[in-house]
Amino acid sequence: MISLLRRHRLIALVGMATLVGAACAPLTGVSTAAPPIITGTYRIGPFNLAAMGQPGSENNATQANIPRPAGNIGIKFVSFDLVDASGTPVPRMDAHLHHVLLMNAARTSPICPGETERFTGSGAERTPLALWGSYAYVTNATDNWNALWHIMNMSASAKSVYIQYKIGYVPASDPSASRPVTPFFMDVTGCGTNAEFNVPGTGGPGSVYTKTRTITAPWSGVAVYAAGHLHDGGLDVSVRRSSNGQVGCTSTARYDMPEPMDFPSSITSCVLHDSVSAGQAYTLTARYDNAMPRAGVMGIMFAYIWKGTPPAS
Ligand SMILES: [Cu+2]
Repeated sequence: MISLLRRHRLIALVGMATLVGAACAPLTGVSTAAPPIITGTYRIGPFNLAAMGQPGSENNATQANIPRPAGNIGIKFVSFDLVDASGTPVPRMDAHLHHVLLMNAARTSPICPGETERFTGSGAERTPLALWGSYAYVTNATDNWNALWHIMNMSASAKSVYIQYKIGYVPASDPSASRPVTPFFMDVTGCGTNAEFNVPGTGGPGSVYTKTRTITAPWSGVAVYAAGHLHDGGLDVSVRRSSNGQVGCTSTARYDMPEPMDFPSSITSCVLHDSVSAGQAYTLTARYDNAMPRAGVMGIMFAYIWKGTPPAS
């Protein structure tokens, strides 16, 4: 367990969010130095979208070798937005970021055999990836990045938009990247699907529909960050130890500003330092309002896990 003092220090270090301390790993050896972060802004596009309701109002495609920072780097931060040619964010009700995923073509998933590693992404909620302390997503200079996305024009006029991603990174040799994390793209529909399922909507007012999937940890390590993705009607997505129900992270959907298709406008994330044990089963649960039917929804959680054991404190 992390002592209260250390927990406060960690929260100060991270400067945000909920630290869920149920299966805390010792913080020994975690870098507390301010990382020399370099920020790069990159784009995919432009996408010339026709007005809503017209052919060509959506773009649902993939691209290989998307722009990325040069060199061997440790990524500390990623955020996404839809912007116009001048870099100004497009109002959320005018264009919908349904999803975007970035993949590392040089690696495969730790839990879905043969699937290209998905290392970050976003939907309407635009949850940034934020890795603290010594933890970073390390990618080599020769790794090609691919992307897939689905965006939609929701306005009555044609729009030219870009998918913009901002990356905060350090040289891979920096202490703040000394514990490289592996991204776990966990999906309640399993592997090799399009991630979509339907909520029947037959439960009446206040009822909840749940969809779960069990994922077995392939190796031991420390989970350091997690954040979910849900569609309209989504309540929360959580991961917990199957054996005792101990919660690792619950990502809760918020509807605090209007989004196209009634998508969540934000989702909470979890800053963690929780031990993960090889062979342990973890239950991923997506919960949806079941008062009305919803088609093609998703229940996804990205978790970032360092394969290693911190020295005892
Ligand atoms: Cu989605």
